[in-house]
Amino acid sequence: MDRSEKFALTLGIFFLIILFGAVLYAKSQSGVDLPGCVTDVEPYSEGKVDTLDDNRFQIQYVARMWLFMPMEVKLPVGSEVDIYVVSHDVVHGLQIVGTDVNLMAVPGAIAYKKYKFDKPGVYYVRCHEYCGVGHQNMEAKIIVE
Ligand SMILES: [Cu+2]
Repeated sequence: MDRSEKFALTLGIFFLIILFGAVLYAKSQSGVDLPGCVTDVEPYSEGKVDTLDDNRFQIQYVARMWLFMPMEVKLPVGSEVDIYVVSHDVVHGLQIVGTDVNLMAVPGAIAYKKYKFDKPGVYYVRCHEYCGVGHQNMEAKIIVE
């Protein structure tokens, strides 16, 4: 290995360490909540909304070709929501436009993110992973009022 290769390798490792440190810092200091994956529960097959408390809800999305279930959810302003998504066919994505909710729906796994809906309005839930000919029609709504 010549000197320039060693330098490039060292530089690459250095930037990976910086990136990893920045992610850990953002998670611990800035309140950034990274999406997770639930591994100890079998993937559910029906989409539904559960009320956990006055302002706490749980939405279990099922992504399939080419829709999300449930298609429409109504929530009060200030709701704290546990959002789960599964897929039983191909890889889909779940993005709630205007929020930092951006999950991958991979068959066999449950993706998870918590989000608080502070502002009233209509939030569109869209698929961000090309999943076939009907991909552009995959849309659901969360109505916060
Ligand atoms: Cu799609």
